Amino acid sequence: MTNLPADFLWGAATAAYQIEGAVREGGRGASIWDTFSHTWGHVKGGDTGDVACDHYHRSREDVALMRALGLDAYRFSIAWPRIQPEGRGRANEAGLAFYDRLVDELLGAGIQPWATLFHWDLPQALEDAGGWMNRDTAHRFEEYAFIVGERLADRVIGFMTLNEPVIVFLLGHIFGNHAPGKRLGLAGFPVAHHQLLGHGLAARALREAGARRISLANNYAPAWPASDREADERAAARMDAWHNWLFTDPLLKGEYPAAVTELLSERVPGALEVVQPGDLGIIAAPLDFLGVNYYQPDWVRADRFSPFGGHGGSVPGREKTGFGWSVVPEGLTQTLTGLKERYGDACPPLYVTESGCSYPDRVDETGRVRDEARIRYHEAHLEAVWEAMNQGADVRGYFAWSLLDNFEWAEGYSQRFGLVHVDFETLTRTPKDSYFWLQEYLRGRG
Ligand code: PNW
Repeated sequence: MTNLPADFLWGAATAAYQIEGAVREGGRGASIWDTFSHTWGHVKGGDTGDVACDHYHRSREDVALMRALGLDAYRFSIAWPRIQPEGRGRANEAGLAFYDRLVDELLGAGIQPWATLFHWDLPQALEDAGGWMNRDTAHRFEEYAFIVGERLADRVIGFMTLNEPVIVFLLGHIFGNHAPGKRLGLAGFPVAHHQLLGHGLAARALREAGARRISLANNYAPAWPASDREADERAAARMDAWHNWLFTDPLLKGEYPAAVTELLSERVPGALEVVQPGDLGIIAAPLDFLGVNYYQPDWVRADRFSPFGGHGGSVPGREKTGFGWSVVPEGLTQTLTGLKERYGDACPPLYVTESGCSYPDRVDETGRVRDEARIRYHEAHLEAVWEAMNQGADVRGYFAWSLLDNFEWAEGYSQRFGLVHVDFETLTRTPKDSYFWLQEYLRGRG
């Protein structure tokens, strides 16, 4: 880790709905996560993002924490329903002003702002019109991106259009455990295509508005067959295509993977008609970097009831985080080198835009939050990045997920990913041992 180059970018990441709270302030409209979390049975403990970390009112304190930590960069997301409460039309000035001020506070603290335009909080009004199943949502996203670009492109260093479109597709529209909670099976394919089209249109709009570095962040999970049985190997190859290449092939090669188009033509005749002439050209416009979010490999077992012929789980025999996810740093090396192998010179520079783990609190008598497991996690994953660089991957930075403990989607507040502990009763922030560990490392860089 100490061998990482001096200009390697160190950051931490968050997302609007997970930290901001203040869901009815500043003219914000409702998002699909407000609706979903307020519907009984969707989120553990009935938790919602209504207050979350109250970051909307505490951004100064949070930026001060980042400055003291010594971060180079902060990845946050912009809540679309704060900018366009109904998902279309004129911008809401109070919403823009909030992010405008946040960006200036970051720059004033010497921290690069990196902004994601869509981290899952789709305006409810757009969902009511069909959400990502409706092609029009891609055009609405373009309009929103232009508004944000006009206001912030002069100061935001890196823009990401979408966060993890593959998780929006799989968990939001196939399996239904995330908002909007749809269970569409493979008939949900338009959700993938319209997000990609939305990305392409938004990237173009951002560029027109003066943005310099544009990409998106996706989730990657190497697919490991659970056994050497042929059925598991076949299922793993298929999961690999749907999880890892469904979005990245169109972006970097201008085409959908054959494994995807073959399964679709077999199961959902006509599904590919949503791909209109010209779409792939818009989608495949060059990216300035690629954001890689990594948590764990998919341990794939054949399962004839799954739309993909298999399902993924955590890797047996490995240390587990509080979430039950397996700790497999070499899966990150494999992901980064795998992108280089698959796309060659078409692979842009990589940033790890999320990596992290949740563990239950361990607070000692003196009030310190002891999280040596998290320190070990980040150390091991940074070693894995270094290893990938030695094998030829061009990796430029690492954003820890997350700066703060926050609203962990369907798990509510039960999973804590932060470098900083948040007491959700008092909203007090307490830096954990992992925060002090990173602080010391960043100071030592000179
Ligand atoms: C990502 N999976 O979500 C998101 O970008 C973050 O907002 C989130 O807090 C973080 O990872 C931790 O979960 C994921 O089931 C959700 O494979 C689910 C999966 C992966 C990533």
